[in-house]
Amino acid sequence: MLTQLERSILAKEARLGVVGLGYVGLPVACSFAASGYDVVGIELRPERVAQINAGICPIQGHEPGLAELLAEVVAAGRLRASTDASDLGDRDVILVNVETPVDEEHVPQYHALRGALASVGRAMRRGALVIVESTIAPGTMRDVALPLLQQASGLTVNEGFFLGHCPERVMPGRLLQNLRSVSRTVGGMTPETARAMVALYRQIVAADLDPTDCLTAELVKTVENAYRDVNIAFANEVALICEAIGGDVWKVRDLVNKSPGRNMLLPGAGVGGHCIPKDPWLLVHAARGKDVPVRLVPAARAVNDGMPHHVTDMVVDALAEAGLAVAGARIAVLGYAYLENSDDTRNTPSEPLVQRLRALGAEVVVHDPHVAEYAGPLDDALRGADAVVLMVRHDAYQGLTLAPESGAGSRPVIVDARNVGLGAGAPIQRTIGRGAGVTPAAGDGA
Ligand code: SAJ
Repeated sequence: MLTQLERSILAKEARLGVVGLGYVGLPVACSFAASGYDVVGIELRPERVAQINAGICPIQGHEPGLAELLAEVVAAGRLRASTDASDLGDRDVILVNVETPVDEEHVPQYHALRGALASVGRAMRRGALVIVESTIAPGTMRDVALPLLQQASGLTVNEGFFLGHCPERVMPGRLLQNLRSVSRTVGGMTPETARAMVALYRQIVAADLDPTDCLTAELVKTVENAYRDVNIAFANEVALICEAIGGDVWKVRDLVNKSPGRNMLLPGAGVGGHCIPKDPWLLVHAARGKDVPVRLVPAARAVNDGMPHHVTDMVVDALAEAGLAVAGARIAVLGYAYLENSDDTRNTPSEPLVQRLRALGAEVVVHDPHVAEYAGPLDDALRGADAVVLMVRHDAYQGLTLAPESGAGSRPVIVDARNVGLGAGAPIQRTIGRGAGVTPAAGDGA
């Protein structure tokens, strides 16, 4: 049965289904449709289904090529969207791309995943290949996806249907490019399943496709993002030490990275986005109840989540040096997206900063050229400011000077939480990771 499926994949006769047409599922559906497959996309939101079937891309933000590709494959009749999961009944391969958030206690919330898999199980035909692309805690394929699909379909895995996990590695702003150019770990419940999956992804991925088992694939994705979070936390902790003892983390980092095999990342205002704050908790969850001391990954999360609060303290400290209380101070916060040159505000470090400053009685004005709600004139945000806080290194803020004529207050205090060099020349300024009174080296602020 699997050999026959692999043949139909290679002949592009296999019919595909994609469940969840969000920022991952939609580019995936478009890419497979563009490579010649017939694709049905299942999406809960009727308005999104209508937009897609009208050839209109519902994803905001700058995603090169996506809107054009969507219009092309819909017009060609190779992609259609539906709210009805029973439309998966004639699909040979079904990809699942639904959200897998964690709650306040960092426990994975699989409501969307369970709902999607139950619908797939009820609808899928005998011999179908189901591939979960969502990021999940290691062990989820074995403990959640497999039993749920068997129960919903009445079929037995590796006989009545086939199952795999191929985590995505896309990044907002580069969805189509990453999909094509970034390698994928291809986890199958059996090696033969992984082989058929490689045959499928080879149609849209130009990079390495590494076949393995499901548990390894689950571990690779959660570990690669926990790795990044721990490394960012290391840079942030060194920054805190440098500030406290009069060092300059930016100079230290440059020289540390001259040492072979070092690659210290960038300290900053904190860690946002849809992946890095969440995926480490999926990895930690896998070890729960096991007799293993998991200390570093949670500690790194605490360091990174503490950075917006540290920036708040820097603002309070700088205002105090200017003889100003926070209560009643007008504070301009530059940057609300979680990442430079992005409009994505999920888990943005700017949110806790703004909340804390307002709780302390400040009048906070937010500016962000990429976030519609805050994209007004920069001068309006700066006008009369007692303090200016740089939270995101948007290109629009590079080289920004705050001379009095720029409309900023007489001489606002400056807190530069991403070291873009905003504070150069300001009488009272703080830069993340730089001790009070430490002046940047010439040309620093890169
Ligand atoms: N950040 C730092 N210091 C750094 C790097 C990042 O403070 O040195 C902060 C950013 O400001 C941001 C957050 O961390 O708030 C996340 O930044 P990111 O560059 O990791 O971007 P993301 O969240 O879009 O991460 C995604 C991840 N990709 C997937 O999950 C598929 C991540 O694994 C990639 O490494 C990253 O994109 C990338 O660099 O492409």
